[in-house]
Amino acid sequence: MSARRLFFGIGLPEPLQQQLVRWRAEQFPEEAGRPIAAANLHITLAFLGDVSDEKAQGLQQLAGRIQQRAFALDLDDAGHWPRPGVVWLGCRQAPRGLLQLAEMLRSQAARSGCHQSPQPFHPHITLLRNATRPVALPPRNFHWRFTVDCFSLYQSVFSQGRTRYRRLQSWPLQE
Ligand code: 2AM
Repeated sequence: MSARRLFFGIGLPEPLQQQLVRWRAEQFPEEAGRPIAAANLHITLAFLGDVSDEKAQGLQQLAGRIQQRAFALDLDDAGHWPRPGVVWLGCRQAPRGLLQLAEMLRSQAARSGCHQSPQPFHPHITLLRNATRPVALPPRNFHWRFTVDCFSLYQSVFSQGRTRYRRLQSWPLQE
């Protein structure tokens, strides 16, 4: 049986992806870590792991029943997790809508047998990987805001030495 590596997440508007990539290049030296491609910048809501087509269909149906209002997201925080080697961008105060959406998707995933990390959900955009050595973080004087009006199911595709996140389906949030 085939299985695909899937996750629910939030994509970023393309102009914001470009702004973040430019800012990252100004703020971090090359040796800080491996930069994530602009098109791959996202926030994971629920990581599903390797999922059969049948299970994915069930999860897609459940996702389609979620009633959730759109919300604004402020990117005004950054951090470094040395153990996974991740430098990230996030929010000082995660909006309630984001936490509710993630909670819903994560509990649907757990009930469908997709193991969910016991660690508390910390919404973030991974900017750099392989960042295992100390990194100087930029002063917290940055702030980007965008409206989250949909969420998506992504497939993580690894080919020719690269990972790409392919959007399989999106669901709108309410106005
Ligand atoms: P990361 O960026 O913090 O590594 C696709 O791999 C997405 O799913 C990434 O955003 C990644 O988070 C997240 N992810 C990968 N493995 C995961 C796991 N075991 N638990 C939670 N999230 C995971």
